[in-house]
Amino acid sequence: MTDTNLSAVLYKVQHLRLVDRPIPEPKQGEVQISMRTVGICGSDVHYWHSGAIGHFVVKAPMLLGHECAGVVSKVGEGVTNLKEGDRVAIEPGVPCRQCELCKDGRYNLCPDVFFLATPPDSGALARYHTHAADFVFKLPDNVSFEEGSMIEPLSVGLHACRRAGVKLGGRVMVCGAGPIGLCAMLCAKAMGAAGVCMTDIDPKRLEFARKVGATSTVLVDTKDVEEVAAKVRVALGGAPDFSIEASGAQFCVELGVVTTKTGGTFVVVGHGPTHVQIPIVNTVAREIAIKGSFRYVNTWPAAIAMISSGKINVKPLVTHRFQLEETMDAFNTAKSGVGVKVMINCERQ
Ligand code: 572
Ligand code: ZN
Repeated sequence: MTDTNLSAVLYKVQHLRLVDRPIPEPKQGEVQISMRTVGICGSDVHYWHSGAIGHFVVKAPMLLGHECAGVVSKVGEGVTNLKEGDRVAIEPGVPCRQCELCKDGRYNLCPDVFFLATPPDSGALARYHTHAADFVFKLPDNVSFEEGSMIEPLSVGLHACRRAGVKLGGRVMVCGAGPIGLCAMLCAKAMGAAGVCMTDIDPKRLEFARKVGATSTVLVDTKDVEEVAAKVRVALGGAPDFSIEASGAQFCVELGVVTTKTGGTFVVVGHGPTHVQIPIVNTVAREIAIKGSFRYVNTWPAAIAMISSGKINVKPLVTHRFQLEETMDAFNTAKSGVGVKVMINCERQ
């Protein structure tokens, strides 16, 4: 039977509809993927509900979804790394491969990147999607499609830990116990951190964080940064060598600077307000290195290997599951903030 391409199309703000679209054919260097799982990211919810993130504004109909795994269903001309039937995970950002940053190996910073579900670029929440074959990675048999989808948020966490330079025996603070913070915590532990302390304003999220591996947690229940910093130092047995901000909160930017060990590194992943205040004298006088971390670069092979070898377990992070036909329920669940990762199964039942 010929399949149809049921797709979750965002027409404009708050107008998300399931519609049948033509099945895309792979062009030269591309593969067609029969999608199996797509995780919902905070940005998908944001584009759906608010229509924009910063100056990225939904202006034309676009598909959502950029955390994806599936099966190669067709191979375009010139593709040699994949074949029909391969189980794969998709890296959603395809850079130009030509610019200085791409050539320098920092392709996550390419100004001409195509990135799934970031306007004007369409996403992959559909039965079928075509993608550049060099940004599609084979999954070992023991890695599930859901784990394949989780490689995307795991990659954000891995890149942040690489930017921080997390080392064996290091103490790490991660602010924000959402999917990205949890993935950063899992990576920090796998990279040899002696302790990872997570902070959040929600005690339930902290309880979940401890369940999946955080060695300690600190509830942010005060506006006093010094008070929280002191609790984190006690929890870790000393100031963190590395801090990762994954909450987007102004408070945590200040917390990161104040709490990090003198001479340590503070990496900011979370996107909050466009401008935040930092205690600059503290930063300068204690040589705190503040670094940005943008998406990821060259993370899929390592993330796949870490999941396949059992060194990182992302399975518990998937808390809710829906079929593609139930996309609206899935988005409402993600928006409600319950659980951690909402996963959509795109395979026709
Ligand atoms: O999984 C990658 C990812 N990156 C996000 C958000 C959600 N998921 N970013 C935050 C927003 N920026 S952006 O540059 N932008 C809207 C394109 O402000 C990208 C990274
Ligand atoms: Zn995302």
